[in-house]
Order: sequence, then structure tokens, then C-alpha cells
Amino acid sequence: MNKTALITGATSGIGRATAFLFADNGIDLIICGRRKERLNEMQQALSEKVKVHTLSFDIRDKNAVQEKINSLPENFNNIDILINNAGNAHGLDSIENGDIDDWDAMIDINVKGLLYVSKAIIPKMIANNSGHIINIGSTAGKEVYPNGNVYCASKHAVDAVNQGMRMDLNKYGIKVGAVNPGLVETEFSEVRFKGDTEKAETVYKGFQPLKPEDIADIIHFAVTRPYHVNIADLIVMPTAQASSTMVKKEL
Ligand code: NDP
Ligand code: 8X3
Repeated sequence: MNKTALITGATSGIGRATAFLFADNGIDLIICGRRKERLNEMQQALSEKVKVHTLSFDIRDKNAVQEKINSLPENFNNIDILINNAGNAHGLDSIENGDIDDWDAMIDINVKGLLYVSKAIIPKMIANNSGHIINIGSTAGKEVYPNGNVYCASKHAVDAVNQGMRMDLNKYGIKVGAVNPGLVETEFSEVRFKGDTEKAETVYKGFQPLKPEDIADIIHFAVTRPYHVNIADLIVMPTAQASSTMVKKEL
């Protein structure tokens, strides 16, 4: 029988690439995001390979998260793998110029949203005494960079939640681990710079950034290890990147 994975933030970037790779490898999918049209298009494409269910909700809305996950049909109710991926940066400003709405968005989506989804799914995993949670952190959760302030804080929180979850769910045999990417070319910078595509493109110019498929590959590797092997915490950067602030660019 196929395993079932729920992926948040499946409509774009890392989540989308992971959904396609999982489908290629016979993992049934619950794909989540706010953009329904994208979820529907993906469902059409992926249903040729595996069973696919879509859930459209804003991860900031704890009632919607709970309701949508409670509404899962019987054949999608046993979730083996949770990919806590939905998230974004909003703004890149020095702390004194930061926009409070941006701060709220990052804390509410990257931290609280991840917790709401986990809270809804963990009881199902406990009931089965098995499950695997992958939290998508960031190099920004390992080191702070100038103007990254609140985004970095949100990803440091994911790092702490990842460690705490692993400890607390250890007694149930549930695996918990994080994948922490560096620079990956997705819609991430477009969201960070509020639709300014030119500014977003400059982030990935002059070097070869990671592709979402590179991260999907690592996530798939992590979820296909034998039961006794848990990838607890993994950092992956483009070769051109040595730290959040050091990227070797060709002129
Ligand atoms: P994208 O912007 O391409 O994708 C973000 C995804 O998150 C979308 O599917 C979006 O779906 C979903 N999302 C955002 N806000 C909400 C919300 N309020 N409710 C529900 N879903 C939401 O970015 P990435 O693929 O790059 O980002 C995925 C994860 O990877 C994030 O956690 C990010 O922090 C992390 N990351 C990214 C890096 C990068 O360089 N790109 C590096 C390190 C970590 P929709 O808009 O349809 O709701
Ligand atoms: C995304 C990586 O360096 O753009 O988490 O913050 S970075």
C-alpha cells in the first residue's frame, strides 16, 4: 500500500517540487496551499500517478486548519509523512524600519501555522505509533543576517520546534527532522519583495542557486531511509554559498 504525505505550501517552489517527486515515487498526496487553481491543476497532473486530495486554507487560520484536516476522507486519514513547508519572508528591512504586518505574517505563517498543522496531524500519527515529520527550516534558522531579523527569528523558532518535537514524539516512534536550505530559486524572493520581480531576480544572479527539485530530492531521501535512520537536521547550500552573507558571484 502507498504511503500518504501531507505537504503544506505545495502550490509553489519546494513544496510543489516535492509533490511531483513523491508522486513519481508512488506516495499518495494531500496537497495544501491557498491558491485553489494551482492545487486543482496539480491534482489533475498528479492523479495519473497517485491518489491526490487538495486542501485549500490559510495556515494562519487555526480553525480552518483544524476543520480542513478533520474533513479528510477515510482513505486520506492515515498520514505517514508531514512536510511542514509553507512559509515565506516578508520584507528585508532594518529592524527600526520593519513593517509590523510583515512581522505578524512571518510569525503567524512560519511558526504558528506550522504548529497548527502539526497539532492537527500529530494525534493521527500517535494513534498509529508511527509517522515522519519534516520541518523546512532555513540557514536563516542557524545564523542571523543583517535585515533578516524577524524572518531569521521565525526560522530559529522552527529549529527549536523541530528539536522539541523530536524529543516529545520520541516515545511514540515518530521521526522528526529538519531540512534547512540556503538560497533556492523559487517565488520566495518575489514574495519577500512584494511582487518586485526585478529585485527578486537579482538575489539569484551571478551564481547557481539551488533549484526546488534539489531540495525535493533531499526530502525524498530523508523519508525513504530505513525506519532506524532519522535525518535529524540537515543544512544544504548552493556550492557558491558559504554562509548567509557569503556568496561567490561571477561578475
Ligand atoms: P514559495 O514562495 O515558492 O512557496 C511558498 C509556499 O508557501 C506556497 O506554496 C504558498 O502557497 C505557501 N504559503 C505561504 N503563505 C501561506 C499561508 N498563509 N497559508 C498557506 N500557505 C501559505 O517559497 P519556497 O518554496 O522557497 O518556500 C518554502 C519553504 O522553504 C518556506 O518555509 C521557506 O521559508 C523555506 N526556505 C526557502 C528558501 C529559499 O531560498 N527559497 C531557503 C530556505 C528555506 P499559497 O500562496 O498558495 O498559499
Ligand atoms: C531563505 C534563505 O538566505 O534568503 O530562508 O533567508 S535566505
